[in-house]
Amino acid sequence: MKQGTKRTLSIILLSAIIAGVVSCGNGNGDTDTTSATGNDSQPDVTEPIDPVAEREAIDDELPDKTYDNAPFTIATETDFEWTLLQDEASGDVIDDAIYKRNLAVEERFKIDLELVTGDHASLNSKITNIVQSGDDTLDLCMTHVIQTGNIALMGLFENWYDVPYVNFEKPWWSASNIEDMTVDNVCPLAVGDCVLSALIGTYCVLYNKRLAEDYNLGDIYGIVNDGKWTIDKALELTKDTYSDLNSNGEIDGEDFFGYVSIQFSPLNAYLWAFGGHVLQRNESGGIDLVYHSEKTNDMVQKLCSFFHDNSGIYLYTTDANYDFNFSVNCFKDGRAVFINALLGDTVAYLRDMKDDYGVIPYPKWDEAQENYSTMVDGFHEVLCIPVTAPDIERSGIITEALCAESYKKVMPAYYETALKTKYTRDNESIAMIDLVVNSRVFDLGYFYDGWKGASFIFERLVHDNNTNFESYWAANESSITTHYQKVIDYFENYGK
Ligand SMILES: [Ca+2]
Repeated sequence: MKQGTKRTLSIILLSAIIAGVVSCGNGNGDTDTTSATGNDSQPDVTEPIDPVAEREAIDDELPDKTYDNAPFTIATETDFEWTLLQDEASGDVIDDAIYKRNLAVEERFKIDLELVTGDHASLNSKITNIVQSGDDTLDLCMTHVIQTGNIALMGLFENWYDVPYVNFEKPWWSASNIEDMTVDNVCPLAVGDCVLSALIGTYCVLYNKRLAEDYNLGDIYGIVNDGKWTIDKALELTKDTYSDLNSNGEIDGEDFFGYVSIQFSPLNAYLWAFGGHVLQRNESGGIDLVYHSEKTNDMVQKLCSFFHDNSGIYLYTTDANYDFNFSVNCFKDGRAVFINALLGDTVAYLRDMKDDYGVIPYPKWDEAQENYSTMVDGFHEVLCIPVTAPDIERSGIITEALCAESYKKVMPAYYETALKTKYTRDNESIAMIDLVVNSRVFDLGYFYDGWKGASFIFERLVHDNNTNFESYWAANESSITTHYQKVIDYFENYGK
């Protein structure tokens, strides 16, 4: 597979969406042809393009095969069962889209989707037992990334590149499958659009449009689009935006802030947002542990200062009775201009929020950084096919179809609900959420962290305002390196 095709396609789709807004016909049936001369950057398009129809029009190139209504059994977490199976149209736009996706796949290929479920720890044991005993029950697993990364090292899963009809170049697969998760043509764990938890768990920043206007913070989407949404810009806009709402003379969680975050993985996400990695492929096809660097140290210094030295920026660090919805509740109350959030917070908690809000990416390290990027919380799932699956080709066809139909039906429904807007309107917000979703970076060091690697260091240091990154690293380097050597060995020895 070639790299970059999906990104290109995303840009084409994004352009098509934007073209719907800036359609440059003059209304008299004539078409503005100045773009052909290179003097006008406006796309040469006369008709607005329906972005949903654009998605539907992409051919999945799957064969005409049917399977006599045989069961197709997927192992998945009980918590995310709803993202795979919906019995009938319920009236909820996302659930209905999932139902329609399944109907499209089941009727076309004459299969019957069935689930094996459990919480992530017990499901992990169940899958291990099933595969190690040679049981051919499971056709596909869509399971917790870090748990699955752990058992993948035991050789339980197929290489996606050996699975017929799976095409990572299609827009319904994460570009990161090819760019980050494939080593020497080996990729046992992948993310595609039927993994709704990888959409729900995407780290982003939400901003309150009314408050941004009240505080004259400027055109936030414009700042993002100009590549100027950096950690320093976030600091500049929010460091002094503070009000002692409960008038107790202390900065506390009942006040008003420019920027709010909870602890844990919203802090880990900055490593990737700032362009860092844990493990990265090298040019000779191997894997390097690239986590430790001068820049990583600088990131920790910057984040400790950002979250601890400014009254307008609040890091929720309460340890007792921890409230994972702290930021979201501040935001919903109109007590925070910006918050670190999961994309799924919008759908789960903000459907009835009164103020308009926008979804934007995490800030970049500096303006020189080429792209925005983000990561997905460790609760997200990955796709993998057990080596005991009875028909690898069928697993490939059905997985590809589920991802394609999710891209066409479920993603637009999710975007609409997340933004409280019709997918075919508010093109600017849709384009922004697309930017966030397409900037998801997956990292071998995170997938295969096993809670023994380097992926969770930021949350500890920034929580404690501990700027002594180097001594933390010195104390932990040996065990982290030992763990990742097992991951490197797994890839080097895969299939040999
Ligand atoms: Ca106060």
